[in-house]
Amino acid sequence: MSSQATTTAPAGPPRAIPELAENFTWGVATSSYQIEGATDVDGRTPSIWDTFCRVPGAVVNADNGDTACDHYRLMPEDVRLIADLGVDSYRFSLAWPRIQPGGKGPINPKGIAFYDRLVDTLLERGLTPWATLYHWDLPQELEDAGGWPERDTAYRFAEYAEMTYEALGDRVTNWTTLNEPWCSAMLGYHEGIHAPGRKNFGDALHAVHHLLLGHGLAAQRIRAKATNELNLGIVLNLGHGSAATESELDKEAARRSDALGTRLYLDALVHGRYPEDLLAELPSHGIALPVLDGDLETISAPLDLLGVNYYSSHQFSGTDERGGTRDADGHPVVRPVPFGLPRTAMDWEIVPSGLTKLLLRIQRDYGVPTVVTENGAAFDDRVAEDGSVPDADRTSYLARHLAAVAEARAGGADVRGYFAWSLFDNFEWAEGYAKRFGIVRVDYDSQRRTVKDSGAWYRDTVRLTRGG
Ligand code: IFM
Repeated sequence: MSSQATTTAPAGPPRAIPELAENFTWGVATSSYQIEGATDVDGRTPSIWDTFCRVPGAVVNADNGDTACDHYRLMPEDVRLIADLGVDSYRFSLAWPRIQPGGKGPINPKGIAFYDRLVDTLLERGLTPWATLYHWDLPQELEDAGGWPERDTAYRFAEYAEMTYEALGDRVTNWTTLNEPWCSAMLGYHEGIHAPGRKNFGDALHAVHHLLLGHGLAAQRIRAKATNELNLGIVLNLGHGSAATESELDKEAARRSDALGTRLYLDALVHGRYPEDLLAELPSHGIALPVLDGDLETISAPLDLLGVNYYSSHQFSGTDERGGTRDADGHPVVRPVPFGLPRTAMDWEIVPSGLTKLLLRIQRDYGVPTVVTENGAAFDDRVAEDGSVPDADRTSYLARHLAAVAEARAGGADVRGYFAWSLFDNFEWAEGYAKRFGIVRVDYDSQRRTVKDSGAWYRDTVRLTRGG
């Protein structure tokens, strides 16, 4: 993938964003495997990512999460840094193989103790914890037993969710079950570029159903235990899809992409059904979803919130570059066509207007309150001689996407918060440490943290918006 300098206009100095002043949570986000390190301490067992990182060629530079940002050790200082950014909230994920090593059996006291300390430290500093139960670090033993394509993994997840909620639910009120099940299923079981690295479309679709079932079962068990306030949801990675032209073929391609990337999840979670148009096409792939009676009721229990992770949007064509309409397997072509916009270092086009359209569409079609649980960008940062990181491109990205959220809110979307991805530069999965998303730079040799210009801009924007 090539990266390309942006030509985006600079953000300008921080200013208040009046549309985001009231009833709006400002935060920063991370996930366990991407920052914690300490993968072999206090009883933690390997996750699928520990295994995948050892597969030759799977991760850029053969990087792994063994040390990452050393957050397991540096947590108290890191929480101080978050508080200094002036945000309300910190979104983090819990490592299943730390809390329930091997994915079964009793809670691991030393594993849960880390999150216990994290939660207490956040609360002491006036920060609201937002806990995600699963951000991709499946215990390896569960993958060995079949992983997410197996129904039993959903039951295992519900058990882990309940024991974790029992330990922290007295102090944590904001919970999301899964982060980006599309990535777990499609990148992990279909494309094979994320752990566990399998390549089977049928397995991926079975994984989707069992991830959603796991969400529903976990939500049931958490709600049954909850005695105090609870704000419970799930986090999806979404974009706004459109047809590249007005042609019927392109419209069909956009519909297909929407079915597989958005409606497969949201129709099930909110309306309790899988999209008819997708179901009609699955037999041509030799696939049937493994849905049992009652599953969709479990999956579609009301959500308190929907977490939306937004990075880019796409338009689609139904023809390939040579005008063909079928791919090598005889299936209809669904080809993303660039808008010709500036890109981040991930080679993702920068499309802030897609975030406004997406949030308004969720409001219209699904009517659930949303929180932007991730938004941010990787760029090839430069460290100045004075040690500062003048990342104007990232500041511009954040400013334009915050303006997009403000526009959606002004247009009637019930958006209740925004979390910058990411607090830190961290382990960017198959890209290893080569891609930096942080508003805080991490020097991986010294573990020194430096607030980038974008981090200072974000801090000042929060303060000014709050009237500070
Ligand atoms: O780093 C990831 C994160 O783990 C999940 N959402 C997308 C981010 C950027 O790729």
